[in-house]
Amino acid sequence: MTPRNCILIGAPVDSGKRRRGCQMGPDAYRTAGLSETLKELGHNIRELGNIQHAPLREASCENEMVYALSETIGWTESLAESAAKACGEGFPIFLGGDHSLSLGSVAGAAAYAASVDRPLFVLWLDAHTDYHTPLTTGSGHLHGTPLGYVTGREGFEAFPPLPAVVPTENVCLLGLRSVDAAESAALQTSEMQAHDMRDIDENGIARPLKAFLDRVENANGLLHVSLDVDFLDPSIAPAVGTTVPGGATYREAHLVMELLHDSERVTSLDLVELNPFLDERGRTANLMVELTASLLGRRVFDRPTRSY
Ligand code: EXY
Ligand code: MN
Ligand code: MN
Ligand code: MN
Repeated sequence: MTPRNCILIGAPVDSGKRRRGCQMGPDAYRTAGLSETLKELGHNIRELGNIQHAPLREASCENEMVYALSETIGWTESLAESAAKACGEGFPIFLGGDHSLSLGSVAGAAAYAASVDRPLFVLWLDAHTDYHTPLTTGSGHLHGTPLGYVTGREGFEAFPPLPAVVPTENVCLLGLRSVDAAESAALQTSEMQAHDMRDIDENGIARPLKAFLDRVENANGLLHVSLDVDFLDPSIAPAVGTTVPGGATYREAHLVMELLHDSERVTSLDLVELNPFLDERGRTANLMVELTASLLGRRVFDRPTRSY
């Protein structure tokens, strides 16, 4: 296996929703041994510690429900800069933090892809589509908006202008089981490939993923993967504020990671929405570390037995 130059970037973003706790995510991944696990697989690891949001400036939005707008804008600025730089130096892994961190990580990955004249593809592993805009969100929670931002939807005027838009046909969503009406309507007019759990139950998870990976390969694309804890079934991953029953099983999730590894296409990764405050003896943090290890080449025969 070719060793990767992994760059671990702590992003303790907690502004994307009202319930607190994701700020502890980066430390939970460290405690669960992410760095050591990836080193054991033979990868090079650079740890950047935790980054901070850019200085806050005043910002407003006509939707008064929107929560912590200035802070999320500050995070988007600093994360986009870190992501663009790290993509040029290795394989960035963003240790979240809630999913609003992906406004910045994906924007930065897209800027980097444009700078090397290659298309960026995005795989969104999530119970939710996160396709709102600040104008359509009912909760006001900006962790529900990153795909709206990076695909260039209107309503993000207060945010940094996108250096490069991700075309909706380059986005694949897997695991959906909670989609708001406004998101569903917008999805219909987009080219995103959205696979809900019904689709996965009927056809399996490998088929849509392989079809997407073939497209990435044929376009010689870069691939950003955004893994939301709530992609997983709450029975195996309870540490998330937005649990939805009927998520990916342990094996479905590992199979996704194994196929991603085999594709040799993944160039950046978000680990988001872990709320250690809600965990049970670290089991969700441990599972997220195991899944990252699968994505980076760990196989059944190498896997140590671990009891939770
Ligand atoms: N669609 C709901 C909302 O906009 O509030 C739930 C969003 C949850 C987003 C989580 C991170 O994936
Ligand atoms: Mn702050
Ligand atoms: Mn999400
Ligand atoms: Mn989600």
